[in-house]
Amino acid sequence: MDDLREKYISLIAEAADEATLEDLRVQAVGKKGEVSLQMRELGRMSPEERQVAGPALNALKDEINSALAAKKQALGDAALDERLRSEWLDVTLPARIRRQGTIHPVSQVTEEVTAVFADMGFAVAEGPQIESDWYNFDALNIPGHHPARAEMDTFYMARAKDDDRPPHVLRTHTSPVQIRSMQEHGAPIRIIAPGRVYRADYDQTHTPMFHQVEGLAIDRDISMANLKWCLEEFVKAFFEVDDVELRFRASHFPFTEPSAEVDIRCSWEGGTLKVGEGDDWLEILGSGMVHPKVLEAGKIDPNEWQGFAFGLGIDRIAMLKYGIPDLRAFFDSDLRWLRHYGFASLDVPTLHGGLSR
Ligand code: 2NL
Repeated sequence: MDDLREKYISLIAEAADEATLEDLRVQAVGKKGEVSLQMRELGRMSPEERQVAGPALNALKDEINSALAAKKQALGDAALDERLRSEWLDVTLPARIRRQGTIHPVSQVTEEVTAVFADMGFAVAEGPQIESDWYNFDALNIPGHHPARAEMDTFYMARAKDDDRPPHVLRTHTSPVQIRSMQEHGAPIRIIAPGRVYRADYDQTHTPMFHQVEGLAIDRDISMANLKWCLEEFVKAFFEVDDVELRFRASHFPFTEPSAEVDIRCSWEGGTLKVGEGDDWLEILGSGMVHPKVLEAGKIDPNEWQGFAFGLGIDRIAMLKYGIPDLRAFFDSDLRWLRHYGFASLDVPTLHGGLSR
């Protein structure tokens, strides 16, 4: 019995894990374990011998069982100590300040343009990107045979085979938003319509999806003079310069009469754009007085109301303002590009706080 005690007490003390302990338990005090086998011998002993050996074997069994329990507890404590040592966390460390996402230049410039026109009392209007051909073309005085429909490289939506109504289109400009706004709110009205537009065109300077802001101001006596002032204020605020000269060139759009393309004075010295100085001219937008037929399509009486409209490409002025060389990189979703040209997400452009910090 002393041999058994010594053997198992030392084996239990050396056990490295719970599986070894379980093996030892089976070997020592399991049904066919060494202690149990000894207990079976009790039957063959004399009553005197049994009175000594019985309690002694029971005591040995208890001793082994408590040694097993104590060792199991010790192994568990050691494992916990080890986890506490390796899995510590210093909650007093400062948070990591790595910048995760950035604001895309197109979003930034949309916000900047919106801030400038909002300050002049223009509201933002939005509308569907899939339009009927009436809203995209007819309402804008672009009839079915008009070359502008072909020029605009329109994406047409599919129709069912037996449906011969004209197909819907991906809007080629945000003008339909303004037609819808005129129909809904009537005159007077002062809105800008920023958003995605689509034309089937892809090269160095064109992507099939791009962004546009159009503006519309209708009242009883709005003239080209008001248009010129608004655009001057816009260019100065947007390019963050004190003064700039605008040049109106006669042009033609079906939806305005008269129509003008607008250039701003600039220089390209050293390859970087400077707005407001120099001898070069940069075309930045198209504009004009809203055509009476377009007012009519918007359910506004052209004998009572008139106004101006303009349209400019956001992607292009974003490239100009922030010196971005390649248009197609705008839509590659390249993280390195976005981290380089993107903007901090909490710096909202405002006129008092600065547009482009
Ligand atoms: C350009 C030309 C322009 C408009 C857009 C417009 C909208 C309505 C009525 C009349 Cl609802 N006009 N929009 C007017 C003139 C020019 O855009 O070259 N954009 C980049």
